[in-house]
Amino acid sequence: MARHLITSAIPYINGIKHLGNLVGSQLPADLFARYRRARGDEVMFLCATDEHGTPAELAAAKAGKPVAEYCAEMHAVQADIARGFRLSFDHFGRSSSPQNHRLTQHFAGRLAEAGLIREVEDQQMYSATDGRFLPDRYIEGTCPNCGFDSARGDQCDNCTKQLDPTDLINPRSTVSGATDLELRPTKHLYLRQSLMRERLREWISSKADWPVLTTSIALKWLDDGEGLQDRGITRDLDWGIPVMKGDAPWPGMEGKVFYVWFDAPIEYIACAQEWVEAGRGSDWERWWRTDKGADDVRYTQFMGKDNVPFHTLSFPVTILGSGEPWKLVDFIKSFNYLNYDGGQFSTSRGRGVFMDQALSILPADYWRWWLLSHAPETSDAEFTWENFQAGVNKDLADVLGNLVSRVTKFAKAKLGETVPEGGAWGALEQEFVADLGQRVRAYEEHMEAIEVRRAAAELRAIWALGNEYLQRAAPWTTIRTDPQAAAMQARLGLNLIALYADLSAPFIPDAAEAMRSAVGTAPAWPGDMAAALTRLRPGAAYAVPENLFRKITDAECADWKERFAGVRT
Ligand code: B3M
Ligand code: ZN
Repeated sequence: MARHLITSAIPYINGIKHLGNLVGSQLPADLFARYRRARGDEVMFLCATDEHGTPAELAAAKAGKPVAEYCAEMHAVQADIARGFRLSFDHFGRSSSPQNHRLTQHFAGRLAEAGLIREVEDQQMYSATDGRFLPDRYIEGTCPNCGFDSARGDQCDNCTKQLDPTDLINPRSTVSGATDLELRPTKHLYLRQSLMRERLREWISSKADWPVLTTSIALKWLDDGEGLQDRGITRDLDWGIPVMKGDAPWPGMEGKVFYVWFDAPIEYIACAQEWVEAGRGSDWERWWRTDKGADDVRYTQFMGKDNVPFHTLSFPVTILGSGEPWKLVDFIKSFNYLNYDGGQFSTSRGRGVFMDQALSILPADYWRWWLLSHAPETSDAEFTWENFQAGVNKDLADVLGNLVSRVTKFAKAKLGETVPEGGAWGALEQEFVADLGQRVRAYEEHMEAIEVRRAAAELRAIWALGNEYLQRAAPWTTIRTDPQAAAMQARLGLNLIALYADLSAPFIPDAAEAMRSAVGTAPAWPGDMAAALTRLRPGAAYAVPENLFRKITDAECADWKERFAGVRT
């Protein structure tokens, strides 16, 4: 039994994520986790909220709440929405947990002992108008790399370059808009990433199977020398993990906290400790320590492209630099951006559809299917309401939903209450089952490789093949001349529902459950196709399920388009 550790980039705590965030990390991670479990593997699927740093502080201030209280509330909100989308985390943790505090301080201590941290008498932007030092994210300006005029002090959202506030052209305070910024001296810790450049290059170059998107971003920052400039890992903020060397104080660093991007990835590990604390398991080390059994774990990370530099460079420096046997990532699946109706999704501007809004208009499966089948893998993708309507109506309602309802209704009406017997398969059935078998194996290959769109396309083709078969076999016609054959065809149709439930479950778990409960099967991954399609015994009970999917009407589509055209307030 293979063992898979799977993490999704941990969403910032400040507000509810939009569909672009969802499809770039949590949703494909869930798809993969569900698939691995369905294949009988042991899975540890972790996610958490990213609670430190200025985004949390700013959002709490805006909500008029103490930041700890704000984070606790927003964690509960995000956890609830995650359940709504059927994200099957083994644990949904919090980067502000005591476990992450201890572990982050531990790593800092180890890195210091290894000579990988230096103390820097630094200059930091101070705003006289605001009366405070400004953290990177409180400063905006023009990106020196691409000219984008709203680049933040830590990173440009347009070209993904990691920045320092002093790199910005025409910097301004986002607190007040003040431009009277000046550099003042303050002391900070720097992670000496540059010392690890060759080790990282070797490691990344050895990953021939990684998506081009991942390795190209990683190598770009490595080769520029840019991504590997030593980086400040402390900040002058109140909220965060206090700077300590293990459990000892760090002289001169009183009142400072670690930079959010230093502690956030460490939460992947701390989250497994929280999982134990929550009583969900007893041994986190066999997932994370290669000296405690994690050497045969395969670790896959999911994230949007803007997070790639932190996961290919900074976090590996923390792991490798500690000199301890922590599990290093094996495969990084990254995503481009999903755009919204001719522009960008934007949290700060409230543009697009947010996760809670999506669930308020349609069940999770509709969104899961459309988003995953349009995942921005090789290029950016775009959400439009028309495209969403077309995808849902065609794939889910016309193809899959229609097959399920046609088969069950016909069998109930014409062939009795239980699974009919009928005779042996004919040539048409043999051919259909062979074709299906080939497609199922292709589907598995795409799922193994985490090629999300290709997997979705194959699944769609598998559904369509079933419809074509039924169209050709036409049991509703056959029954007039050959009731035995019609019964056999209906039995195959019912078996097909059981098969489709298992194959589709990673994408559309609720519909899969409804299909299983209609035909009375438990989850089982199909091996031999003939065996999989003779699972239902003649005489077994089955039910006609409620309509699996309804169509989105033109009126709804127009209404939603208008409703979500503005900005969320
Ligand atoms: N919270 C950024 C984001 O949500 C950041 C990811 C952290 S992963 C350790 O896109
Ligand atoms: Zn830029």
